[in-house]
Amino acid sequence: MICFDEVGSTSDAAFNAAAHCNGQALVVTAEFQRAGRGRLGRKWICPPGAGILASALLFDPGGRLPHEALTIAAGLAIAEGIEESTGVQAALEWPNDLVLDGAKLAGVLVEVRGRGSARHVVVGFGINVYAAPPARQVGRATAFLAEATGSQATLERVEILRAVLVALDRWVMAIQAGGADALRDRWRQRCHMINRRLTFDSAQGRVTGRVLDIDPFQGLILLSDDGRRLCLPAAASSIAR
Ligand code: BT5
Repeated sequence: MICFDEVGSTSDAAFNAAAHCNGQALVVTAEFQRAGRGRLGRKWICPPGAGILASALLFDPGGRLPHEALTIAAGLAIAEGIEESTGVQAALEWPNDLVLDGAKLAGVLVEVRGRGSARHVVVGFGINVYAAPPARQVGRATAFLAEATGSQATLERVEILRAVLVALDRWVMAIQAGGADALRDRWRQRCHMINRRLTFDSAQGRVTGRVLDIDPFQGLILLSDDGRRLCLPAAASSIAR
């Protein structure tokens, strides 16, 4: 593990360290990020010391960790780790958000660089623990764990991070072993989007329809209002806001 007081982005630090890791996994954390990023050019904003900012570097020379499945697995691992360490039950919002009553508690950013024996995957995540930026600053309602538990005193970030990493490790091994069914089932239990009519921005433009399923390897399966069965990949899709 490398722990920074301040860094640009923990995910950049993880990629930069890859050359020195000799194939060993690495976790980078920071108390503050100057340039924390979300997906599709968006920002992740967290006041100093208020949350968990972490990036796990995974080596994947065999290409057995697809972006799609890792995004799903990381969200689930965060939800499970939070529940185990704090008792808070967060819902999963496809593709990469954790929410409490619709307010965003945590987000995942999976990035892949290099190929072949130099294929590096970084799973970055931010979790709001003691505070969250206000909605007016980030453009949507936010949540944080201390608000949900009613107390800061019982929340130890290191315990939450440990529980998340243990769960992530388990799901990464499950993906490598081809065990996607359990991943799909657990995801669906924590996701309230199935069978709802929702609108998404995707590479195919804006589409509205009924969510049929979440497939860990393909993406979200949508029956569009005009009767098409669409598959939206996580990397390029978001709920329209
Ligand atoms: C995400 O992107 O949710 C992925 C966030 C990943 C952040 C981690 S922190 C450690 C690692 N290092 C990095 O540089 N990044 C990763 P996306 O789905 O694009 O959501 C971004 C949107 O979430 C923003 O446009 C805001 O609307 C909102 N947002 C930003 N900061 C937030 C916060 N602290 N809490 C809740 N919502 C936030």
